[in-house]
Amino acid sequence: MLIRNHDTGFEPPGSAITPRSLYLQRRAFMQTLATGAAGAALAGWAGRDALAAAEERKHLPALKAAPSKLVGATTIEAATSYKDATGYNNFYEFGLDKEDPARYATTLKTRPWAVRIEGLVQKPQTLDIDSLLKLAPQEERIYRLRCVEGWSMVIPWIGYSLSELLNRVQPLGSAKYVEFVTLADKAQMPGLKSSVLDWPYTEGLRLDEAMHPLTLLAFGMYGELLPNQNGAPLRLVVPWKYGFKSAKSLVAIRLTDKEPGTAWNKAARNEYGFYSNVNPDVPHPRWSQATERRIGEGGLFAKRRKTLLFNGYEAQVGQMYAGMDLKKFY
Ligand SMILES: Nc1nc2c(c(=O)[nH]1)N[C@H]1C(S)=C(S)[C@@H](COP(=O)(O)O)O[C@H]1N2
Ligand SMILES: [Mo]
Repeated sequence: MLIRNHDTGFEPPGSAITPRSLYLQRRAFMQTLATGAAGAALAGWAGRDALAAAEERKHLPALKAAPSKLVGATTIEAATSYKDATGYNNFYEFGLDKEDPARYATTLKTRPWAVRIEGLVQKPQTLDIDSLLKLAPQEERIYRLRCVEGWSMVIPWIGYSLSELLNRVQPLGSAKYVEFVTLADKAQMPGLKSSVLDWPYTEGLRLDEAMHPLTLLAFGMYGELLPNQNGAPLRLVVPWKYGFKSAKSLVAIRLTDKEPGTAWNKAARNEYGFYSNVNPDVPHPRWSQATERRIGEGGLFAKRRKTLLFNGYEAQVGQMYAGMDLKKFY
């Protein structure tokens, strides 16, 4: 299929591996031509040869992992290409465009790195990334990731269940929620100049959601350590919730007795609730959530896929929401 547009992930993974002059030149070229399907097709075709040499994958250190034995942790769908998964990202600390994280997160310093596990736990502690990497056996899990914007990917993550870590710090009986705090460093993150979100980017889960075996603390993907743009050196992945719940570049995990605020809920209370479970029957106030576009699949005329309740993980997680009005607790 020749016709590909910006949204199908034709964009290269950014200037990290593309000479900047070529990247800017191609961008300008596409802007003048991409005014309709014909223009977009021509721009896509023209950009292809010029960029072929730049599409060499930049390898990161390998991360050893065994395949997960957890039911539901592996989809049978084909994984999204590495190029798309690392070139089409949301990481607002590095800018708002999908190409920005790949371009600007190259400067993120992921070592030394420490994570505080604090709040309502028996054994609060600060662990460095090397001890976190070894805390439990690393597993590969191929999860669907569904962004609230209406697209999805299939990504082979590497990590272990967050419960492995939480069990070691021993939550107190009074702990009911977990708050996730991510890095906010103006010196490294140009996106913090923007006030779209109240930095640091924070997220939250109910304690049972955080303890659910599918909730992954991820350190790698595609057999390697996480690329910076995907949330190095460690991030959360909660596969049955919209992508924004999966906070990147964590620096603190805090157990609380009250529902924590979240960055997106503070930014638009009526659009992004605390739960944010993937649900085709609960539209976002400004658009439907009934279908999704799989990144990398076809072009302008590719068929959208039907979005599944809990992103297809209903059998594993549905019970946690029994009796809850999912329209009210969106
Ligand atoms: N710290 C931080 N984490 C974040 C975001 C962000 O802007 N900042 N964006 C979220 C959104 S909206 C999505 S869809 C996923 C995207 O993850 P990916 O780029 O690895 O596919 O990361 C989530 N985690
Ligand atoms: Mo998202």
